[in-house]
Amino acid sequence: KGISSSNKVERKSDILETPIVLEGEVVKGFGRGSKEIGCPTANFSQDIVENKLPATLDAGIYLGWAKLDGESDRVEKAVVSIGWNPFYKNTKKSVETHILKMYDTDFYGRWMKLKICGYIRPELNFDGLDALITAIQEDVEHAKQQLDQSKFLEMKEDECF
Ligand code: ADP
Ligand code: RBF
Ligand code: MG
Repeated sequence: KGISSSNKVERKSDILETPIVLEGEVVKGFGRGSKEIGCPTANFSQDIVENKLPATLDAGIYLGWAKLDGESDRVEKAVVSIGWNPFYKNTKKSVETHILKMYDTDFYGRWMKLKICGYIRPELNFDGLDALITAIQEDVEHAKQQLDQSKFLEMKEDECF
């Protein structure tokens, strides 16, 4: 069955040979409220998921850099969940980005650029919501640390931003 809170989740920070750059409008997601699980995720449209994301990229949890359009916005650390969310058994693939920065307001409708740089782990099923929340918190902490490695910091300096 699913992973419980006492199971250890293995994490990597495998750099992608070919980083993947996606951009598009931030749209409404499942409305399931990842805010309730403490981790809001900015969703890309189905068009981007189906037509822009390389089909060869495995589902899983990734780390990278994200930037919203706008003068005062900078390139920020990000974690990205790609796939079908086995815990929720989604029927549609999604690409959801949590930016490691606090925002005062929502930013639906704004343009976001995302560079996916490293692979952390596969999508997993969990015994309960608590175990999923714990795993997500640990992913965020993991990404925050790993992105400070020079190999990832260098990838932040990209003309795409
Ligand atoms: P939805 O199911 O509509 O994607 P979420 O609960 O995942 O709803 O919340 C996502 C929204 O929260 C984003 O579209 C964005 O407007 C807002 N938001 C606020 N802070 C962040 C953040 N740090 N990272 C991502 N989205 C954020
Ligand atoms: N959903 C899963 O079903 N399994 C996972 O292993 C999983 N890991 C995630 C890791 C991160 C860092 C984030 C941001 C999301 C993850 N999700 C996972 C997706 C989560 O279920 C989703 O964001 C919410 O259901 C809101 O759509
Ligand atoms: Mg979301």
